[in-house]
This record gives sequence, C-alpha cells and structure tokens, in this order.
Amino acid sequence: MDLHAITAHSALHAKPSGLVLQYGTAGFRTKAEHLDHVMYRMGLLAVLRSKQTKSTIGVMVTASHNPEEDNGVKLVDPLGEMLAPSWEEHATSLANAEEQDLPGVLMDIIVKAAVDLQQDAFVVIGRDTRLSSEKLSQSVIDGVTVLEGQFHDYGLVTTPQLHYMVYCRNTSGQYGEATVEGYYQKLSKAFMELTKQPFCSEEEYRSLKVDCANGIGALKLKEMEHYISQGLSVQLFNDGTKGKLNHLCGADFVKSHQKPPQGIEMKSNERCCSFDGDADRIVYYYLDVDGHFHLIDGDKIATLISRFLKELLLEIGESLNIGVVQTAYANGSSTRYLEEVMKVPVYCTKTGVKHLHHKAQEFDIGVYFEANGHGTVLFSKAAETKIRQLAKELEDEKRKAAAKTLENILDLFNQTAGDAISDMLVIEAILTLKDLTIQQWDALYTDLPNRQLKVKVADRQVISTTDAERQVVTPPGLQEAISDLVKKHKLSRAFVRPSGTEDIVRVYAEADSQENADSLARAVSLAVF
Ligand code: 16G
Repeated sequence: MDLHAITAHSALHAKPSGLVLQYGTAGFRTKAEHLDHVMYRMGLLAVLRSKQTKSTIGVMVTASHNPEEDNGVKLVDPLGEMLAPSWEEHATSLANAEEQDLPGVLMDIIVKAAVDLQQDAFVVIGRDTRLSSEKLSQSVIDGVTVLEGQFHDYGLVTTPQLHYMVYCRNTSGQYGEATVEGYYQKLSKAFMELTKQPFCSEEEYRSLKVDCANGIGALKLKEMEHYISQGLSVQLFNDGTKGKLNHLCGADFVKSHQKPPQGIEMKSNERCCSFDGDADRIVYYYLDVDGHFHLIDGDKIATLISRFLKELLLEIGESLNIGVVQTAYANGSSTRYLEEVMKVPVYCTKTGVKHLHHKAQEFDIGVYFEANGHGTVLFSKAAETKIRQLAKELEDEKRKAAAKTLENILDLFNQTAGDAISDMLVIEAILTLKDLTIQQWDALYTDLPNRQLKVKVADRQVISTTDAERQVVTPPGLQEAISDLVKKHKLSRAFVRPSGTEDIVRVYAEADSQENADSLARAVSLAVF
C-alpha cells in the first residue's frame, strides 16, 4: 500500500475542512458539490472491504429520490445486500477524517477489520443519471486504483441492477449473468413464461403507463422494452428528455403528496405506476371514473404478492412459511388485512431496507415492503431448492403448473434489493394471471386516512425510539403526550422518529377520517416542537 500515493491523490479530492457527514440509512447523501472526497474515500474503502470479504464489492453513485442537485454513494456487500453495520462506522470515520489524518484512519480500519492487504480486490461501480454522477464515479475509480484494486464500471445502471451484478459475480454466475443483458434476459424469460400461459387475460389489460421520475429507470426500461413487449406494452413518461429528475414526479412525490405526477396523461381506470430516481421503488395508482386519485402503495403491493404466493402454495400443497415485514409507516388496514383475513404473520422493523431485508431472511418466503414502495421477496435456499424440485417432479399437472409459476416468480424477483422494474413485472404478471383490474386490487382493503408531516427541531437526535420506532423513549413525557392525543380519535395511531436522511423529525398519524388524521398529526407535531 503506497501511503504517499493515497495522500497525493486525496489532495486532488480534498475534504472541505470541518464537513461532517454520516453513512446514513442508505449511504452518504448531500449536495453533490460536497461529495468528491467521500467518493474517493469510498473507492478506498470498497477495496478494503473487497480484500476482507475476498469478494466483489459494489459502489453505487446515486441520491435516489433526492433533488437533482444532491448526490450520494452507498456500498453493496457480497450477496448484494447493504453494507454491514460495522463497516458503516468505518465509512463514516474515513469520510470525516481531515486530510492529514487520512492515512492513520485507513490503517486503523485495516487493523480493526483484519484486512489482508495481499488479497486481490475487485469493485464494480454504477451511477444514476444526475449531471454530477459521472465525475463523482471517476473519483470512486481513483480511490479504487490508488489502492490497486481491479474494477468494472457499469456506467449508467439502476441501483438494484448494481446489487444484482454484485450478487451474480460472487455466486459464479449461478444467480444470473453479471451483465445488463443478463439481467434483462433473466427477468424477461421468467416474465414471458408467466404471461404466455393460456389462461392469461386479454391484450387490453396489458398496457401500463410508467412515470420514470426523469431518471435512470427510463433508460433501462427502453433497453428492456423489446424483451417483454409480447407480454406488456409500457408507455414511458418523464423519461428525462425534458423534465428535471424527481421534480414533481416519481414514486416519492406521488406517495408523499398522494397525487399524480406531473407530465403523465391519465385516463380514468388506466393502470399507472411511478419509479423513483434510481428505480428501486415503485407505487401504482389510477383515477376512478369520478376523477378521484387512488394510490396503491408498498403495503398494497405486499398484500397482492403475499395473497398470490399463499394461493400458489395451497394449490401446490406445500407448507412453506410466509412472513410479511413492514415498518411503522404501514397503513393499519394493511396490517389488519394481512393478519386477520389472510392469516399471514406480520412483523414490524425500523425504517430502512436493511432492517426489513434482514428480518425477511428468517422465513422460507419473506415478503418485505416499505409503504413508500421499496421492497422485494426473499426465498430461502431450502425453499428455492424445494420449489425447483416440485416444478420438475410433481406428477399432478395442476400442481406442477402452480409450482412452475412459483419458480418463475422466484426468478422474476430481484432478491438482492427492492427493484422497481422487477416488482413491476411481478405485479403485472400477477394481475394478468389472476385477471385482476387495478380497481379490484385496490379494493382488497381500504386504507385508513393518514398524514405525514415534517418538523424542524434544533436537534432531532434528542428523540430516540423503541419498538421498531413506534414508541418514543426520549425526551421524557413525549410518548405520554402522543398516547393521550391518540386516545382522542377512533382507529388512530401516531408516532414520531428522527429522519435518517434529512435534518428533520417525521410525524405519522392515521385515524378514522382524513380530518382526524390531519388534526392528530398537527397536534403531535406541536408536542414534538
Ligand atoms: C432511505 C431508505 C428507505 C427509507 C428512507 C427513510 C434504503 C435503500 N433507503 O431512502 O428505505 O424508507 O430512507 O427516510 O434503505 P427517512 O429516515 O428520512 O424517513
């Protein structure tokens, strides 16, 4: 390791003195102009992580649904998952080291994590469509090469595509081929097999309008279009040719404002969906005949998928256990429907995909979705083997067909991370196979009216929570105040938590009417303030 070269190159990516950033829920995220040094250092860190795990590590340059001016970076661990928590700490200390301390902090990580410097390192890099992303990804590459790591730059890819590449490379291609083509082929093969079956519905159901948030999703869907066009016709809006990334469009906008994105032409009862800026989230929606907007968020996506999987298992006659993982933001009606009507166990974790992903790994089939539309389904190795075996060996034709469907669904999910493209194809396949309209899907249950607010406080970290963020621990008295407010309404629930991505406190409230949810959210905000 050439410390002199590391310092010399670091000077080209100098850290603004005094700037402190945190590896948060989904990596570092802030204004793009503050990130050059972080990118270089994450290149260094990715090499160390690669040497330590003897595996390929991913680095994704993106700020997901944040405004165009922001950017961010996150590392992807060997199995395509989020970076391990102990390495998040290393990432934070490396990013915040002042120039002169950089070699010392680097050595400290090498010792603490027992990194063998003789080991080879391989890093894969991807980026979203932000103007700042190309230059920033070059800084990552600079960090990788100065530590003599090998790398492959995938260029413009969605975040879930990069997760997929990492997993493919570390499983010797067993999960799929580690190319963008390989990704399209794997997903489209499963999708086309699912939708070609004779009991599938008519052509009219097979068209979908997609708001691509003016982001990478548009590019990738255009590339993929011809692979799936026999089964689904997609019409792209906000494809980045005119509008600004995530501006008045995209999954986060639609979910938080509960209204259609700008730039999409919607007719009543047409099925529409929105991706976010790096295509790891998806929400669906439609306008009814009276012009009312209906949002189908991550909770309803999880419900549709779990219902379908449960029915398939019943048809196959196999008792694999299914668990659904949500966060405190899940609408109370969804949890009730899953537990009471569908009889599926539901678990709640802290916000952030890594927490849900981890919990979902405990089941044969773990379905996890955040209400904001980020989620996927994980199949345990044992469940996967069983499903593939049943699809091959069952003699009863009906059961065998159901097992084959389940096998294709398994292949269609991106099991490394929530993936808007993969989730969209799964949903489209289920709607087709079940002959369900978007209205019928929406009618599974009725969401409780809810409201989310942001509160700016002097120090959001004074608020700490427990019970998967549903109860406040500090400051003293706040939980009692919230509980008293909640008691004033029917079917009500409220919680507050410090945001992991913005300098604010988030307030969530739901109740029997929109008016009550709004007034509860306002009262809770005042209690926080
Ligand atoms: C990040 C998380 C998302 C979470 C959101 C919460 C990942 C990949 N993304 O975007 O899952 O819902 O943060 O943000 O984990 P908040 O802490 O500001 O509410």
